[in-house]
Amino acid sequence: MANIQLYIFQGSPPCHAVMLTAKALGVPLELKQLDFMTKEQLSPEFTQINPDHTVPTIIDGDFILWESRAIMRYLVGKYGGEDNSLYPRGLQKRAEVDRLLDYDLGVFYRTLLENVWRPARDRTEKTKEQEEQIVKALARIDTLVKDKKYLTGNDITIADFAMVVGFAIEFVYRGDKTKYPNAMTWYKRMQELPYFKEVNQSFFDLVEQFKIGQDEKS
Ligand SMILES: N[C@@H](CCC(=O)N[C@@H](CS)C(=O)NCC(=O)O)C(=O)O
Repeated sequence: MANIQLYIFQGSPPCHAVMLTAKALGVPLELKQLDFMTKEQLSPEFTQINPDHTVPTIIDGDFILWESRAIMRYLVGKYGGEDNSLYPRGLQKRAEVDRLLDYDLGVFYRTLLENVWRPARDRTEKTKEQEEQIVKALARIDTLVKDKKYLTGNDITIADFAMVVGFAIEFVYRGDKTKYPNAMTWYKRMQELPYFKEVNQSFFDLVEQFKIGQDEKS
């Protein structure tokens, strides 16, 4: 089977999206941890592999790829068989997954990165505008997943993997989660995946130390 190396940092949500995809496909990965505390991603060894010095990055034989959503598409394309519902071949089904992957990259994950994860890393107080952005992003997911099992329909796709790692509501939002019942049902469904905890626990352990999230007033 596969002998793919995946460069990761445990605190990186997109790395976990790739790991969830690999688990769903049953593709083993050789994990190569980078120490971001010592800026190992900037070492000549790694920048030779990925000049953008980002994780996740995979090496599959002599092929190197980074950007988590591209990696997820690649893994399904290579190991998913003829037509895999994780990233379906049908034009419109695939377009829906692509739309969410683009939305995640450009809006959803970015919103959480700028308004939750970076302030947490930098230990800065969130502004009222930042708090509003977070609530808006969560409300959007709630609408998106209304009447659906997963983000695009009845089948789980790589869009679910991409978005669930940023969603991480127990860290992102400490307020009243019952305001987002559809999103919470979807999140619970994702948490019930047999490999969800195994893949994400180290990330959760790391971010728990930051005590991030919003309080009830927002
Ligand atoms: N859009 C990229 C984001 C990759 C990214 O920025 N990763 C961060 C960790 S979450 C990183 O590697 N930062 C280190 C650096 O930029 O030096 C993806 O989804 O793969």
